Amino acid sequence: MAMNSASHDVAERVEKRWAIVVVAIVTVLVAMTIFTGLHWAMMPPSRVETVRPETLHVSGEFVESNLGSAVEPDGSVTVRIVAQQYSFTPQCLLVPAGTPITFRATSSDVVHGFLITNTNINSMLEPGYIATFKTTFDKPGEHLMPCHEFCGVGHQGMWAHVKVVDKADFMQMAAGLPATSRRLSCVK
Ligand SMILES: [Cu+2]
Repeated sequence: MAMNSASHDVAERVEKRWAIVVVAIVTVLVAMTIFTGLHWAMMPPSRVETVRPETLHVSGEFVESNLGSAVEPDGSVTVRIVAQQYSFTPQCLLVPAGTPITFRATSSDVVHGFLITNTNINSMLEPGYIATFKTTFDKPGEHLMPCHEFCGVGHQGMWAHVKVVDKADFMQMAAGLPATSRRLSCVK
């Protein structure tokens, strides 16, 4: 009887110790999630939008003439991008500094990665789904945009660039475009 109650005590102590370890690990992970969510504005997209990858180039939002940066009536900018093996269209994104930017991107073939260095943008581009991200670039400069999901033999060469320019310069370039194609990029 005495043996039994002694081993019962040991088991209880060990169980309590492990319970504390588990609660501590969960607490650290939840704290990290809250920290990155609030501090880096990293969070999963809140809605799911679908698109047909087979007809992407034929009609709808992602036809080639609609890709690139467009100025919205409220002064914000929307950038539409298609990823395919092994490039992005456009290959060089042109955006203004100090302006809310919405990126809308999708893939026409396999899963690609969408990451803009030194920003909160980091996602996968899946065929059939539209990834939407919002950001504001504080100052003019250049950012790299590598595909960071292995997508085939040409994956390591799949890069694009993001050129952030002065807001006034950007708006002047946008105003100078013909009314039929109000889309900007740094590659013609
Ligand atoms: Cu890729």
